[in-house]
Amino acid sequence: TIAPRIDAVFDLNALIGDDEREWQLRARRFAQERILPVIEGDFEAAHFRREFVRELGGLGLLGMHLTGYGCAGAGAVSYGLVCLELEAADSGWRTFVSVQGSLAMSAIHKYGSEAQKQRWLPGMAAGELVGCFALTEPHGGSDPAGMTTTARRDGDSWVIDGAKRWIGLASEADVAVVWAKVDETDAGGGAVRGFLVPTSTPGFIATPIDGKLSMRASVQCDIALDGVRVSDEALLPGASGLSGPFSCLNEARYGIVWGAMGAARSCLEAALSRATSREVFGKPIGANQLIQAKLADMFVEVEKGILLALHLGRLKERGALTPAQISVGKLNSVREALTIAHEARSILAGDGITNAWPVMRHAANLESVRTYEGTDEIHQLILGRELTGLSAF
Ligand code: TGC
Repeated sequence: TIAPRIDAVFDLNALIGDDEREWQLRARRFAQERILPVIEGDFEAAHFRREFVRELGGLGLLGMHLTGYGCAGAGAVSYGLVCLELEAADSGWRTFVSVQGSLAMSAIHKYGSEAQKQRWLPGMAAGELVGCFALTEPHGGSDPAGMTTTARRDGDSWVIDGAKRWIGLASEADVAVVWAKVDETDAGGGAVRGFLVPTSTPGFIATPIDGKLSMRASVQCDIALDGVRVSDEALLPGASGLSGPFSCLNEARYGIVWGAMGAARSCLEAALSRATSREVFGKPIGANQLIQAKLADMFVEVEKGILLALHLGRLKERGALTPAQISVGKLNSVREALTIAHEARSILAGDGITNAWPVMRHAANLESVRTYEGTDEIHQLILGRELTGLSAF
């Protein structure tokens, strides 16, 4: 259960519907009963627990905000609450749901042909198939316009050459949404286009990246694309240009706005538990003004972050959410969650660096969350451009 004092001050339940609460509790149960008992061991062993994928599918959490093709058609707030509860357990599992539902499935749902949707989406919603989203390249993720992966026409086929990096779940995936620049003379005339590449295609090699000190219960990969030949049916017909992948990033960034607040809430809970149970100088450390000030500041940012996420969710449900608003949320949620994790660690003192508490794991994970889907700096510059009308890119 969530520390009652955290839940009570702002009555979030009063702001959400019964169906939204049901989605939230479904995800919370999975997080608490399935993820939490094993996560410290999985993080330590760098183990991705593949069997959870079908369970998440069975709960309807994969592509839950999409309609048709076995997807639940849930609202944006319901999806956000699910992200919050999963990331309260571990960012790796919220990341999986984001990559599968917000990136890979969204790309197919938004831009795929009817045949592509029928082929991939029901299995992905059920957790029988895994997807990944191959946009970022080894030279860096901030400027996808500079991508060097190409797709050229060869008879009735497309041949894709290049490399991708930091691609979540690529070595687990059945299908990769690969973004590549096509030749000037081909369909789209030099634009970035998306291809649905079965990962069993010769020339597609995904290699998990070793040595990560963050997101260890999740998988991120290098992908080599060496003369990968796919048929015309692999081309996503509805996307031409970077607005295609960027609109999928909007979906994933939206989930992070909520998710990071889940990690932050867990860190606050840990700090609160410690503050009321550990005694120093003859009284609980939480009776000290300095500790209370830290707890109050952490609590203020968790509540502000959740209320902002809820506001953005309601805008999204009305079709009124803009990329700049998503940048406000992504920048704020992750930045504040990291600060909260660091403050919680200080309240836990030496024990805070051990895996007896989840705080260092969350802090380490949040370093990845801060970096992917647009770094802090990218979101600052998106907002700077919004405010000044001047692009710093
Ligand atoms: P520019 O390159 O000029 O714009 C190109 C076109 O895209 C449109 N656009 C958007 N459309 C929808 N939503 C957005 N948020 C959009 N942002 C831009 C834009 O209107 C234009 O359309 P058109 O029709 O005129 O061609 O881009 P820009 O100058 O507007 O933006 C530059 C910048 C820096 C904001 C953009 O490049 C950016 O967002 N960079 C960060 C990219 C990023 O987040 N990369 C990390 C991806 S994470 C990942 O790949 C791993 S997936 C997760 C996992 O596998 O674990």
